[in-house]
Amino acid sequence: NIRERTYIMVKPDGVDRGLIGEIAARFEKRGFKLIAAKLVSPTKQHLEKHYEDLCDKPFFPGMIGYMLSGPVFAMVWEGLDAVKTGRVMLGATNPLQSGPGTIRGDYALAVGRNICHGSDSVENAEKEIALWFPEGLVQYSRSNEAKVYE
Ligand code: DAT
Ligand code: MG
Repeated sequence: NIRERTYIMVKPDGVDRGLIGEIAARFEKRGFKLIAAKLVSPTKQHLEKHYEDLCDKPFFPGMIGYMLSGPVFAMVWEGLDAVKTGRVMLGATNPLQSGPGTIRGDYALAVGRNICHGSDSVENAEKEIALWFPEGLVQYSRSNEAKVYE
C-alpha cells in the first residue's frame, strides 16, 4: 500500500543530540512523503497513553521520565509499506542489536536512549497518528510520485 502511514518520533535524546534532520532526511531521501511534523513537549498523561501497552514493565517509570526530559519531534510519513519499512530503518529496539545502516545502529548504544520511535503495526500507527495529530494531517500532491513508484 503506497498510502500506508507510520508515526515516527525523534525522542528527547535525539532532539538534544541534533539528530532531527538526520532522521527526517533518511525517510525523505528514501522516497517517503512527509504529511505532518511538529516539535512538541507532551504531557506525562499523553506519553502514558502513547506507551500504555508497556505500563506494567519495570522500566516504564524511567522511560516516561526520559521521554519528559525535553521536546520530541513528531512526524507522519506515508509510502509503500511505511510501517514495516520504517521499523527496518529504525533498527532493533536495543541499539546493540541494531545493524549498521539503521538509525539506532548508527547513532545509539543504550535501549533506554534509543533516540527514535516508529509504529509497530498499521493499527497502532493509526492510533498513534490520532493521538499525536488530533488536528489532522497536511494534504498535498508531490511532483515526484512517478519517480518513486512504478
Ligand atoms: P520499540 O521502541 O522498538 O517499539 P518497545 O515498544 O518494546 O520498543 O519499547 C518502547 C521503548 O521502551 C523502547 O524504544 C525503549 C524502552 N524500552 C524497551 N525495552 C526496554 C528495556 N528493557 N529497558 C529500558 N527501556 C526499554
Ligand atoms: Mg513500540
